[in-house]
Amino acid sequence: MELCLLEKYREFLPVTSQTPIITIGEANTPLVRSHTLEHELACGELYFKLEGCNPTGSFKDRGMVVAVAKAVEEKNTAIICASTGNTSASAAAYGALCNLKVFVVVPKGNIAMGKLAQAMAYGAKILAIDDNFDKALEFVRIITQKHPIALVNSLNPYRIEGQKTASFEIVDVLGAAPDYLFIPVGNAGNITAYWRGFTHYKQAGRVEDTPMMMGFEAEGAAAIVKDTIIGNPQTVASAIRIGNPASWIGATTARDESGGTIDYVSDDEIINAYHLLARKEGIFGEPASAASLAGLIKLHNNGYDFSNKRLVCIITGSGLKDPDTAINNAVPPIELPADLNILEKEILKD
Ligand code: AN7
Repeated sequence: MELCLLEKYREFLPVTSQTPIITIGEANTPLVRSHTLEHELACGELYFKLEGCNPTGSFKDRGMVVAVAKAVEEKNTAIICASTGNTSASAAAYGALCNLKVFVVVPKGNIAMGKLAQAMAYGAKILAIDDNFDKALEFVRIITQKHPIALVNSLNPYRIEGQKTASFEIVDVLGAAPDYLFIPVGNAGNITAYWRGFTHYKQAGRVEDTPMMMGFEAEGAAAIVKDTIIGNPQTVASAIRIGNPASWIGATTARDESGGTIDYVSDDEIINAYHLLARKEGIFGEPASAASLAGLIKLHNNGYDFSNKRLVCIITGSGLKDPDTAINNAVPPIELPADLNILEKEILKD
């Protein structure tokens, strides 16, 4: 049997003899070679890391399995997070697995339907506040200081520890670090985690080089790029609609130490990349996920030369999370009477 995340990378994780080894099949996600965009964007080699293949459909499961295992080890009976959706789905799943009470605080009306459905299905208590993610995070920080409820946002260091395993997998599969790693940036925990993963692997002698970290915020939520807190962040990519990233310094450290960049992409660029990924590669990522590819396209169009380079784009979550964005940005189904001739005519038009 395949080792689970807590077993496979145990030496790099805060796993003790007291830590429950829990799993619902997280990690070990596919790293697939680009079929078409690699050529169109003149890259040496382009790969997509499909984090939507995790059990709740996003990368959050890597960190959540560690955070929840440690919460159980530390005798907590309840966990809480603020979330734009994916963290809440993951917390709800691992909380259910471990029979914990799960509270999730989300921005009302701004979480994708699939994510809300997941948290509901797993039985979490969902509190939808009339404000944004940043306010929700501010509230849960205060609540966890007052009450014995474990915070499982990425402020919880175990989350970052778990998420760094994605870097290990990339190196283990490629046999080396890529030259560039493209990644969406919201609360900035993931870019922080990937950078930690690459540097820890290098320190352990498992890899010689580290990639340049290329992070992309949404233009309407580009706090780090603009170097200012965004009070009312806006973007179609609701997962990264975050105006005051908690791991801000982790992100700028990753950028500066790796010689990379943090830039932003517009909603149009995100939706364009979202469609290209689905229609040219057969990969249905959620809109926030497409920020990594949108960033690569932006740099390519600005004259960056990636020929002879090896690139990895992180596709952080499944497109099924957000059916509304899929439906609102595509041609609707053609409705027909149940008539063979009409159906045949419609098919032969193309
Ligand atoms: C698909 O679920 O913040 O920069 O509360 O769901 O580590 O925040 C999600 C973020 C990218 C950004 N892609 O990662 C949450 C949440 C997807 C995401 C990000 C998120 P971070």
